[in-house]
Amino acid sequence: MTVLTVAQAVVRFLEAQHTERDGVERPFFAGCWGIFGHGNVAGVGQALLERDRSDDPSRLRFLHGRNEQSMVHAAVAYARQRDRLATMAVTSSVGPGATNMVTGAALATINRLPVLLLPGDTFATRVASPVLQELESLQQGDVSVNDIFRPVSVHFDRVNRPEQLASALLHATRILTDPAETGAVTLALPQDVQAEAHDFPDELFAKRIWHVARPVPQPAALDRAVAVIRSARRPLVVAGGGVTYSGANDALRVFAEATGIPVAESQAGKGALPYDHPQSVGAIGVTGTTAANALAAEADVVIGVGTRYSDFTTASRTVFEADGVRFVNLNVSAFDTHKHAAVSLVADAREGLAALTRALAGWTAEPAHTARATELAGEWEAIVQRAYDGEGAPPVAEGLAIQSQVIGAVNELSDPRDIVVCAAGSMPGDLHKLWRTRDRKGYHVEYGFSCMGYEIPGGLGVKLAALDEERDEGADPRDVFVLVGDGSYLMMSSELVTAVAEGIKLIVVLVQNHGYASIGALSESLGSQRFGTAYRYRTDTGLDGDKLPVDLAANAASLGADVLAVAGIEELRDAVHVAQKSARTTVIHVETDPLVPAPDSPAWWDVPVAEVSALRSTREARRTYDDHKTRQRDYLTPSSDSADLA
Ligand SMILES: Cc1ncc(C[n+]2csc(CCOP(=O)(O)OP(=O)(O)O)c2C)c(N)n1
Ligand SMILES: [Mg+2]
Repeated sequence: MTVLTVAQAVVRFLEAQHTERDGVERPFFAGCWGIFGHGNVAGVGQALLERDRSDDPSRLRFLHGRNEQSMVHAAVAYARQRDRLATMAVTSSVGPGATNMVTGAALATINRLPVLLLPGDTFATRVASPVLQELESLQQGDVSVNDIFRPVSVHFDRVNRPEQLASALLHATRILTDPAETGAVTLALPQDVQAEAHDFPDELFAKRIWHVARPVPQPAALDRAVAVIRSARRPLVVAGGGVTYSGANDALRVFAEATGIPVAESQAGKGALPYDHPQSVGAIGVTGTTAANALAAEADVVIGVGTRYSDFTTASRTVFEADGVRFVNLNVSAFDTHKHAAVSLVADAREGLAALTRALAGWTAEPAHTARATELAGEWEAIVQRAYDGEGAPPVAEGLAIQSQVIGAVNELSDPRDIVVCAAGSMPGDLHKLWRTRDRKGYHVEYGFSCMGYEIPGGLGVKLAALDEERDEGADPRDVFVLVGDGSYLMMSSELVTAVAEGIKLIVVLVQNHGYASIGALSESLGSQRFGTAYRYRTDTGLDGDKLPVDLAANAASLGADVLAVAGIEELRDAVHVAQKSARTTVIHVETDPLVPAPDSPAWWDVPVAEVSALRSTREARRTYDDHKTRQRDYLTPSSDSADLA
């Protein structure tokens, strides 16, 4: 038995957890982010200090963030970059420190990414209630602000007694390491319990290996899936994030080449195939390519692999237009396989694709279908090249750049293994359509929650993951390019300070367009006249005055980053070269014209418009909305019940 405080036991337990997949083992918790307050400084904080002072090489690394939400983003980004086989913990104080993490928890759970949250909680004994920052509920004596984590966590527990800790930790880690169940796991730790000593069994701290399973498909399910695919004339794969987390990229390529089926990609699935694979038709859905969306419109069988089918992927259930379209969904989670009344194939993506390839041996889609996919993809690539080159774009004011060109310059100047990070605004959509992904882990756009502010802390987590892979697996170094809009930057830029403190190099391209290009364009298309989407001085007629004298370049410099403020695309290119050669975090500040859109394919996103309005613009937009609404489908027809399967 070992006498430790509860917090010390938590830290010792985390250090002993490992995952194993395909025979490769690694520590599961690569560190613990923290900001201390009275709710964790003398508990988890003390425990981390004690380990920090030891020379044990397996001691848990402590990372000091600047904002609790952004610490969770960094931990989640780390987990995504490591294919969910490693993650980080985050400790906070009670009260606002804890609730600041709620957004990060939702982001993790929605994206199916593991993160362990350890919010401090108010006294279990309640001897001096209400303590600082304690919520007093009139109805329920046992709630604290941490109960707000329940709906956004895949698992929530509160450890009120030391005896509960062992089972709570084991249960938490099982869920975190299970690809079908993972998300945010929250263990609330009352501040008095954190400091309480207890005699813990030694076995709790023994090295533990969590074997990450690759479930294989059930034979009967495989038969059903194969029967539907064999009946297809114009099949299409929709690859989601599950392809990458499973490391199924090669298996997908083999499947596609053997069957001739083209592959489209969701945001999380981008990079499932390299952009120049002849069967890669790129982004699908609202921000899709003309190639993927044309093939989706005609598809008679859609094979979803590791996708959640968000509304961006399905263009709010309008992108698959063919009568009688059927779905075969391969996913590690049965929750996802059953979407769109699909034939369900519950399995690991790599195993499932390999099984499908074997079972479909000798069968291919019509060669003309495969050839058409390649041709359509080529047409889109030509559009991308013109966008990269700024061809056909309207003239913009002196010193401004066009966003598509910014994306093109970063793509062309970055190494194929470098990683682009983004999350919200107009850039995720433009990246989805335009970014040429050359490495399976080269594209990291968080679009499950599309959380403004994820970009810089997310970039930090991604870079930490890349550095750990360099150290542990001998991987080559890779630069992380964070693309961030001025809106996102204003919400959450403070982790630049952490990047500087930790000596972690990021290349941040800060795209200043004085407001929301994304929501501005959306607002206009919905008849809302860009109301409240630009950062301008207030005048008699509203927020429509001059641009504000905000200097985000100076702001970034004040946080300790190197800053290069550029005017136009040529200067941006020079700045990227400078940033690549530097060992320090560099922010490249570029101004763009928010009114120049990137090329796109016509696709709809269901955002309801006011049914009655005093404004003509709204009434007109509502008519367009009603028209689109008629094209929306429910995809409820059972996919395996079709007559031609009899
Ligand atoms: C935390 C959060 N708040 C609000 C939104 C809704 N939203 C999506 S994009 C956006 C504007 C982003 O502005 P900016 O970062 O400047 O990018 P731009 O649209 O100009 O490309 C807003 C408000 C969001 N996604 N996340
Ligand atoms: Mg902006």
